[in-house]
Amino acid sequence: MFNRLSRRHFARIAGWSALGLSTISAESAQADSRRSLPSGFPRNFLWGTATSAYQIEGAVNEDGRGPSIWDRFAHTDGKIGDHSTADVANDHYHRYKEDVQLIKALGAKAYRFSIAWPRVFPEGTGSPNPKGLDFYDRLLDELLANGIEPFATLYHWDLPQALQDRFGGWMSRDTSKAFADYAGYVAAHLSDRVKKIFTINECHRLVYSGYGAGIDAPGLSLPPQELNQVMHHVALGHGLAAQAVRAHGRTGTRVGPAENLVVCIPAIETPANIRATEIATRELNAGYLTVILEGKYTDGFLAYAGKNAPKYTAEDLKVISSPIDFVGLNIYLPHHYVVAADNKSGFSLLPFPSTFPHMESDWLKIGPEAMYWAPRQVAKLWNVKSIYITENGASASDQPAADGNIYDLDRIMYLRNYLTQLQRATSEGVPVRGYFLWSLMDNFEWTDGFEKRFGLYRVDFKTQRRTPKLSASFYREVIERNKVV
Ligand code: PNW
Repeated sequence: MFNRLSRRHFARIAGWSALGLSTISAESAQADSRRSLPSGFPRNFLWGTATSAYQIEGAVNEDGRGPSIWDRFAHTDGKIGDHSTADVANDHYHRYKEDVQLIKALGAKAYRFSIAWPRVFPEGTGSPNPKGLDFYDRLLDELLANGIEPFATLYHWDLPQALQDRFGGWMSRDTSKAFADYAGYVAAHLSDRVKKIFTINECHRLVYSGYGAGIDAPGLSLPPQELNQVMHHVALGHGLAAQAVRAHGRTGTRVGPAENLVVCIPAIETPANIRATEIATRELNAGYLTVILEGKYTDGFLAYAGKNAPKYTAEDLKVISSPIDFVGLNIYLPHHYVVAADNKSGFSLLPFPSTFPHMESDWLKIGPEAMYWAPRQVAKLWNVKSIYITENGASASDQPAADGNIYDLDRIMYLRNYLTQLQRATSEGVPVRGYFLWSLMDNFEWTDGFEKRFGLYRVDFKTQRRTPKLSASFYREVIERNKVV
């Protein structure tokens, strides 16, 4: 009954029937129950989609929101490929009800979104802006009314500009402290409805692209010691925020990071290479998951950094490694293929051939095994008992066909292969509890503006019309049958 209703509902709101797929699920589900194929996910596996505030909300000047570093950056000439900004983006601030229906139509039971710090504290610290928090109140109510479990990220890169101006952003531990105050405030006010909270999205990228390479906001290129100090303050911010969420959240509130692990894969699956890959994973994530989960910087990292190592206290390390309830992993690509080596580190990273395949974004190399090895290593290295894949997805050209539909077979190919590897992991007992597909809908893809599309729904940014791509049908099948299809 529910299935039939939701299917009809989907057809109505999202033009599903145009793809002629509205009856496939029931038939194939029946066939499966007869055959009982072995490619299923665990019972209760949580299927979701993900977005972030700055990439979809728009309404940047509404209801007292303060400016963020991304507003400033996007409005600076030459920073965004297509010269766009996210002033309007998906206009989700006004269309969130419609967007919740898009999630529901997929049959997804979870949604990962981020809270815009400058909506809640326009100046970064000081007086909260009640109207800013009200938006998330409304969103949470809407999600719960539709049977969708909310997962909130506290920081997806939209730092209040005021903190950049006052402290140099994450160059100062004042920002780490301000982040904890904001985290505690959000937990106190929203944890009656949102029980799963991620602290920082991708410490690694925000440090290197924002403060090292200067390609993301705030666009700085710091020398190595200062960069390592930023890295340390970000990790500290995570730890302080985890403590604040625990201190101010209701009983049952759970907290953890959402990190883009540097993913290392054994080039060939031999025991020696697998061991070498574990060593590489630990070392190459030294400033992020390793210090968060071990409470120390590795000897390898400290030797490599030398006089450029961050300055820190023993107390800092304790805070950074405060207890967490789960680890979120954003998995997109293989960063390194690894072999065992007779050298000091015990591993060597192989160069990529120029013909290695990638999706539409040049950086998005296709290595489905990343989805198997990353959670397996995190579980093994640090004895993590609960993992969420907080992002996975791909950009594709998404040109509408002659009949107007978007047959994004390349995205489906990517997803099918990554999910097959995820299923390999869960079938071996790797404790992955859920998966959030990036992204629910096309959105502002940072420095690529609107030129790169990651959505299951196509968004026409002139009319704000959302249209399901073929990958939306694919994902709905996966969710309904709880298996790779
Ligand atoms: C993610 N990597 O960034 C972000 O969290 C999203 O906001 C973004 O839209 C999405 O990916 C697509 O780009 C990533 O190199 C940054 O491993 C770096 C990597 C992966 C994802």
